[in-house]
Amino acid sequence: MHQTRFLGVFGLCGLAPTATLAAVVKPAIGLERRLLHEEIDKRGWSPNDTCVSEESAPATTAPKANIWSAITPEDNAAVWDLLHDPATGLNLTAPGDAVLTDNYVYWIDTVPVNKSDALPYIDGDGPMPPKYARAIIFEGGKEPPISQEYMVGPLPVCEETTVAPLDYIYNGGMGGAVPFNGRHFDSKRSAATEPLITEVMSSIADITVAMFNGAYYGSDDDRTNLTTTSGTPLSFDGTQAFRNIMFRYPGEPHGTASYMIPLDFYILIDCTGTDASKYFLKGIVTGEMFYPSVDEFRAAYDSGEVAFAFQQTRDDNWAMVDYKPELGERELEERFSPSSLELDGKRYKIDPEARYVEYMGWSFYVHFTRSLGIMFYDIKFKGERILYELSLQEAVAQYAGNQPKAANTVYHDTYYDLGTYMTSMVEGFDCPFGATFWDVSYYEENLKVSNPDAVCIFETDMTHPLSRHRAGGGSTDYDFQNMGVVKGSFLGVRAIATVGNYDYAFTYQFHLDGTLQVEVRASGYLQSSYYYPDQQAWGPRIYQATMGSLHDHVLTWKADFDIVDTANSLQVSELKAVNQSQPWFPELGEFEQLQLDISYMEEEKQFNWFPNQQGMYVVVNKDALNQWGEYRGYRLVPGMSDIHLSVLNSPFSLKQNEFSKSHLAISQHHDTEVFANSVQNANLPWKPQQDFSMFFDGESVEQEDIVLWFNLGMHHFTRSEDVPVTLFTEAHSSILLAPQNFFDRAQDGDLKNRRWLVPDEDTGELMVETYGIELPQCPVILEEPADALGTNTETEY
Ligand SMILES: *[C@@H]1O[C@H](CO)[C@@H](O)[C@H](O)[C@H]1NC(C)=O
Ligand SMILES: *[C@@H]1O[C@H](CO)[C@@H](O)[C@H](O)[C@H]1NC(C)=O
Ligand SMILES: *[C@@H]1O[C@H](CO)[C@@H](O)[C@H](O)[C@H]1NC(C)=O
Ligand SMILES: *[C@@H]1O[C@H](CO)[C@@H](O)[C@H](O)[C@H]1NC(C)=O
Ligand SMILES: *[C@@H]1O[C@H](CO)[C@@H](O)[C@H](O)[C@H]1NC(C)=O
Ligand SMILES: [Cu+2]
Repeated sequence: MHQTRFLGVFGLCGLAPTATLAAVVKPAIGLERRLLHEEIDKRGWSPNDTCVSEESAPATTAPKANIWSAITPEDNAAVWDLLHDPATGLNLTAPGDAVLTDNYVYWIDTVPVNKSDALPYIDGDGPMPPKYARAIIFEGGKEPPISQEYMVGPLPVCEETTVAPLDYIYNGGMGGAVPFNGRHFDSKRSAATEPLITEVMSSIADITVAMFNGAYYGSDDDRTNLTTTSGTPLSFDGTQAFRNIMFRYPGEPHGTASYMIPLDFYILIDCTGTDASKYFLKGIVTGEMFYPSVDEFRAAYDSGEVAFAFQQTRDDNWAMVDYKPELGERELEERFSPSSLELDGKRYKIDPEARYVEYMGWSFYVHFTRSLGIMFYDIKFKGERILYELSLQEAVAQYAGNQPKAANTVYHDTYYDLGTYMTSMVEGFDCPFGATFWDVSYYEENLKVSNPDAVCIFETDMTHPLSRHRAGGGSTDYDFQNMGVVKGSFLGVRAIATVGNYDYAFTYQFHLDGTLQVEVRASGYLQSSYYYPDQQAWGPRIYQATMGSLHDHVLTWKADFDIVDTANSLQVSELKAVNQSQPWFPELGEFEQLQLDISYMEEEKQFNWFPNQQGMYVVVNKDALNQWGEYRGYRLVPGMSDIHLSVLNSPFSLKQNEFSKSHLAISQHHDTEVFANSVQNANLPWKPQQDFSMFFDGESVEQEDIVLWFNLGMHHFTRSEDVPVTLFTEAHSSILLAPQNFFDRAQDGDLKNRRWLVPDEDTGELMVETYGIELPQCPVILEEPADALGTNTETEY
């Protein structure tokens, strides 16, 4: 045994005297030029002193190519050229020159690899699956005008390459086609509505100036000092299109927090079809009153019926996420806060080309798409596959309020290309110091766009042990027989997507024991409303004339489990109170006791967590037994705020949102049921392009290739503490995927980062087994002797 003083287990690395460190790291107040990656290792007393290993993650080579990766920039450019080749017959206009009645490319991405093609390759000698591009083309020049998605491949472009409608991943009845009115409301559609908005608002500028000192003469007009916003859906079934526009102050001096300074002024327009001359005003809303025409609104105003109750502020300083000295000072807050550091170098390996990671038994491939952000494939632990795919499918937010914008809003963030908003993170703040940063990339037209440092990979201290036990003891320090404690850490993969107002932070945690946690936190601005005193039912007042609008967030994931192989079942263990009698308790007669009612889900279905969590769902493989004869499996363990949408029959989320209406769902895997949603579903609530509920058509889920779908999110009970932005502490949801009889015992016995403590029976001295895992010694000659730090904390025994 290595003998160490008890307290010597901690703190040997001699973290720098705070004052010295603070002098280096703490910036003076006032902006200065700095990198997103500040260096924490410069200690001030010698430029080479460091407690942080500077080595990058050791390299590994992925066993197979990352077949899920995006098409190459060259292939994208070739696909672009092919689509624009007159011989292809698509009659395309360059997007920059296009108007609504032209055909033009919306975006190009990668067709997901079929699992049936992927498995023979990753598990055997099968050929590498072919690569295909997907391209959404806005075909305003067709009769009727539509958006049509195409599949282009195989790639690279060659003689066999075809351009064919991509229909098989959609079940709404129109395949890859979406009617013009339901298609993405891009800048061209928005621009087409500008003349009408400008006409209406110019004609009442005298009133809007009198009411709230703002006017709208068009987005490019110098006299304009209001901004417009409208959400989705903008159509119900693709036969009509409308925009419910809310006006806001742009904010001064920053102009970046208009979400927080809305006005009680709305115009509702009809913008059906490609002919903007036919667009018309449906009405004006203010003060919870509807005026069907400009004339009626003016008459009401002239009669003194219309007035603003509260003065909205144009100031947006209060809504910035900078230091607010007016909140007061906190003692010792001038010191740099604790940080998780990799003191002994990185313990994970990466293949940056293949986007492949290995960590403490885990291995997985990472993929990225413009719509869904980061996705995980072939997740294995100790060489056995747990999940074929783990990927976000959608991030929904549905709002409420007695006004046309909040009532009308159901966001699908994939509609806005959630992935493209995964952008640079700040080292040491968004991610721990020393994290590995990866960029993500996607295509705009025929060019590649890269977002640097958009994914971080890090191992961090859990700040609690993975496991421990103190055996046979009394209450005093050394009065026990033995004690084991295992250090807790996990590998995190994080990306933060700022889609408009919200910053969604996604963290995938790979734990040492084989547990995988999926977590999402939200920060950023509320989409707030003007304050209506009579609308407490839709949220509190959170600022001068601002109310935090009530809403739900629901984020959907796909978890394609393959426990050992693809034949899996879902075991349901319900905890039931039952009346029983036991012969050794004759005096009790019948008495209530707990027991498990174990069954297996038979058919595909959408379902919920049990009330009071009195049930357990485990994905098992009935043909794979552990040493004890139990089915090997992984449990879905609900974490925080595992919710579904509150409103199930809203016209704005009727059928394009079926995936967000139950906590969980199980379906049989099909190459044709790849996505829970489509990126153009938001505007088709009554006639969706993709109807998730159609996945559940009675197929067996017993020893089949099953897919679990789960929802995280939060009912956002808005509060004044959402000012300036929502806090990650509260806006937090998670789920664990944890081994359940998958192994024969807990997978922590093979970890050396632990301490085994046994007091010597005779001397009472504590003996500590360190298994050779000593504390890293920083290559630092401290000005103070190293043990001076220890002396401060030494305790007598
Ligand atoms: C710091 O390290 C560099 C590179 O190893 C070395 O050339 C230099 O002399 C060192 N400086 C000091 C002050 O030790
Ligand atoms: C091609 O599209 C344009 C609109 O961009 C349209 O005017 C023209 O008629 C189309 N040509 C054919 C052959 O369809
Ligand atoms: C995937 O499988 C579907 C259904 O069998 C097929 O229609 C489609 O072409 C395949 N996709 C690719 C990219 O091979
Ligand atoms: C906003 O613009 C209108 C019209 O240009 C003007 O009358 C009004 O004073 C402006 N308000 C502010 C606060 O500048
Ligand atoms: C058990 O029996 C008691 C007495 O009849 C009854 O009140 C109770 O509801 C029963 N519990 C269950 C779980 O059936
Ligand atoms: Cu929210």
